[in-house]
Amino acid sequence: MTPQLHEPNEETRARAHIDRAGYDRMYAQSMQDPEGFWAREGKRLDWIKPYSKVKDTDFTLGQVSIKWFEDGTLNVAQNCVDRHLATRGTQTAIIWEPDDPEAEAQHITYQQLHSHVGKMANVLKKMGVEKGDRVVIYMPMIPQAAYAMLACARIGAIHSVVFAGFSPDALSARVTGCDAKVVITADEAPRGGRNTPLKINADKAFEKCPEGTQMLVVKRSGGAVEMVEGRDHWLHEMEDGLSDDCPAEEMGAEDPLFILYTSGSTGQPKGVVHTTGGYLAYAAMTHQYSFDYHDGDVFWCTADVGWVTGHSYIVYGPLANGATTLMFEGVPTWPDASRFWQICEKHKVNQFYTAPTAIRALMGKGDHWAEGADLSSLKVLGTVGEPINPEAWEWYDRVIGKGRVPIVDTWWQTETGGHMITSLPGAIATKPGSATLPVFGVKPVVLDPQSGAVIEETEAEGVLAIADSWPGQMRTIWGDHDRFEQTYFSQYKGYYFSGDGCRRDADGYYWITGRVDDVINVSGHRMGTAEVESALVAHKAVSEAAVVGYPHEIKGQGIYAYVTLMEGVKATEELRKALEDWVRQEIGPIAKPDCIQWAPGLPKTRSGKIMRRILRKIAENDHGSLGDTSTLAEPQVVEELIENRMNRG
Ligand code: 6R9
Repeated sequence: MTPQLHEPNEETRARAHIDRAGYDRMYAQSMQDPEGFWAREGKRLDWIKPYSKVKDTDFTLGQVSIKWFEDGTLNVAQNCVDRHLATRGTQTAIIWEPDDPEAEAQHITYQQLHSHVGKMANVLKKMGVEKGDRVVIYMPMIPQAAYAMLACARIGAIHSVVFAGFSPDALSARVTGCDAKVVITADEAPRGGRNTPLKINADKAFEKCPEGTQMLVVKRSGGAVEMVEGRDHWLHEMEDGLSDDCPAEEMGAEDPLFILYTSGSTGQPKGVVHTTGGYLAYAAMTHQYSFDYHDGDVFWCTADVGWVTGHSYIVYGPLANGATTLMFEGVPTWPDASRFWQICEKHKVNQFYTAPTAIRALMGKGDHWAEGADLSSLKVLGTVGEPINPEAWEWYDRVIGKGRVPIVDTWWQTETGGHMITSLPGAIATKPGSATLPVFGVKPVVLDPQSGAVIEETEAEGVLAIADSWPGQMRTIWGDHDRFEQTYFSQYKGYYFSGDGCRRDADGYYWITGRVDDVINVSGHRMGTAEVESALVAHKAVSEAAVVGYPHEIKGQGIYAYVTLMEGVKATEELRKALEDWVRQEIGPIAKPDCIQWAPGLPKTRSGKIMRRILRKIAENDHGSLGDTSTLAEPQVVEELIENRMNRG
């Protein structure tokens, strides 16, 4: 069945920066002359010293090196704040909508933003932070999180934002992993009417952090906290009497801007490194084109700043473009399922960008929650994080967009810095469930998973790789360049391997089919099955664990864990609950298994490798097609697992 093609309507076409012919022309230019194309795009930014070299990149295993605009210098905070002061100093830069709908929203102008960022930058300097030092940001969704990121950028410190939903253990691993000098946090994070005790979590994390790490604490809720003399400082006390004037450090285009930890298929999360010039130019360009952003628009991305989406499309892309960006502290379903739509009406949001999991959850609550709100300001709707199922797409289109607002489905990754495959409003006709066509300068290829050969035919199915570099690409894994090369460039020589499977249809449209490695996507959050497994086996009752994803109606994928207990340990409901809580504590609530099945044995090859393919099939309730089980050491364990499969109703 051919899915319905949604052509851009007249209203969208009239407004759009580019039409279809324009897209085709610019894309062709970007392929024929990448240097020329990016030399022009780099001029979106203000450079202290202009670049003369544009692209210097090599995907060859053993010598992978990615540099863009390498001899130019600039400062990201200057580009996101100072350069707008002359023309839009009194324009709102950030609209902040607090968790409590009764509390007042804040409108922070570019001038005010400049002053907040300058002050916080001076505080960091006072705490001894210098260019190149690392700062961890563990914060609620409050404007101070954005100030902190920009303050780091201003003085050339490298930030690493850690999602506030992560546990003390996950936090300490990240603080230690990048050897951070300072952790910026808040007393508590209000979300959905409840407060997460961030400072208490940070205190616990500090028990495992190196001596000498300091803490800077923002007062958000006023909840009780204990301050450790000499180690912890209140932001408001530190700022008292300090100047807001802090000169912006001159940074090389290839100096790191931030580290962001993300999950892979093996081992512990890896610190993805993004640098200064290429990342910012790419975030700014994609923010403008993918969302057809125009001066004066109010842009809202519902992600958390703890994820890459929050970095590129709440903070850096929008602010580089002088936009008004909305930051929301709460959740879509509190106090009720109308909250998102109330906020759209209240702040006259023009572009709204969210994840399929949120759309599905709201869809499940019924149309009436959206029908009460005036959504006429909306001009573009976006989705990100996982493939969107056609039902959710149709609902988004019909109930939120009233059939008149284009939907952009943006495929990209923490590693790519910005959008890679997406439609452009007014230019590219959409098909529900397809991310459509590549962004300028991006050359996707579909590879045969076995042979690694490029499938040249337009219609193709295989794994998705990228043939050449783009400015937003990650540069390395913090402290482990070899792992970077091995993870992304060793499987298919000469290509960046995305880890996703995909299909290309007769129109050249891309359809992402999901991860082909041991990474699962739970509510749009990336998780390595290995991380959940290592948390489980760290429990004294557990001898072995295998974790796989299975289809979940709201979350996209759920977490299914097979657990083998230690000799003599009884499999009880209490223990099941205890293990769930344990994983929650070790990693965070998002990693809590949805199902734990007791597994007296796990299917293994004779060499001892767990056969996840089989476990996945059992979890999916698809055991009719288990495939070849002849290489198993003990084929009978499979029968037993099928018999005791969790009944998930
Ligand atoms: C931005 C972000 C990346 C993985 C990626 C893919 C999945 C993201 C998608 C999508 C289908 C989309 N993904 N966007 N799949 N359609 N529009 O989500 O980064 O957290 O690193 O996750 O998410 O599987 O490989 P990240």
